[in-house]
Amino acid sequence: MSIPTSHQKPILRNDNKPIWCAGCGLYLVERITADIMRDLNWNQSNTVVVSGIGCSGRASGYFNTDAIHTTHGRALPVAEGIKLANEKTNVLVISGDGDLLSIGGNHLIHTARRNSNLTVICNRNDVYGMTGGQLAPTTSADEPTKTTPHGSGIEPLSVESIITGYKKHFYAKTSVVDVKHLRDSIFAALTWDGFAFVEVLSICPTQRGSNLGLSPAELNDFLKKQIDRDPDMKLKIRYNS
Ligand SMILES: Cc1ncc(C[n+]2csc(CCOP(=O)(O)OP(=O)(O)O)c2C)c(N)n1
Ligand code: SF4
Repeated sequence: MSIPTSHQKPILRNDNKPIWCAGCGLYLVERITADIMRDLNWNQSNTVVVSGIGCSGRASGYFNTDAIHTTHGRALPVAEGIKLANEKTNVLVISGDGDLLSIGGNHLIHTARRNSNLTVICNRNDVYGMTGGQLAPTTSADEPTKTTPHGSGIEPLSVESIITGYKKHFYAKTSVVDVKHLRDSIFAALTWDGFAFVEVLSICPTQRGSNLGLSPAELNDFLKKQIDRDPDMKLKIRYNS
């Protein structure tokens, strides 16, 4: 591990206070990512953080690196372009499940297919947080949302099957309710040579909590139980097949 030299700024900006609600899972995702970046000496001279639109899409603006807040769903083509222009640059994408898997879903399939040497951290909170609690592509079929108050009846998209369908890629399913696993997953992804995707099961206490009628603490417990009971939610770190 290299120790940052004194002229380097902290990885997270202290002049731009996050807009996120108290208890949002994004704080933990960002903090842990920043700590690992510092340990790996990813900094303002060698790193670009890219995100799309949404609460998760705000993440890029809080890093003391070069950063691009793209239009909705377009983080991946922008990130891939940066990597193509300078392969030595570390390129990290942080965005939401709506941004990366709905409007940006087609980009995800093909950026992954090309095995672009990027790390993607997807903050999966199973809801559109920023716009008021609408259905996300990851929302369970029977879960109420603002746009589907009786559930959608539609099976959620499995990003795991998409990414693990490509044999060479790194994939982790991790969660804000297991900090060690989250740290190990993000570390492994940032040091992976090739396309690395981290699906972080996260919490949106404001919108998802309101949809489910759960307090922030209850939402945390709800997610822990989902991870324990549902085989599709099982945490894992998979280097390749
Ligand atoms: C082209 C376009 N369509 C729709 C929107 C409205 N919009 C803003 S954020 C968002 C959803 C973001 O969802 P997600 O990625 O899950 O982010 P979260 O806020 O939950 O972190 C939408 C539909 C937009 N900004 N641009
Ligand atoms: S609305 Fe949800 S996702 Fe957005 S900042 Fe608040 S808690 Fe986080």
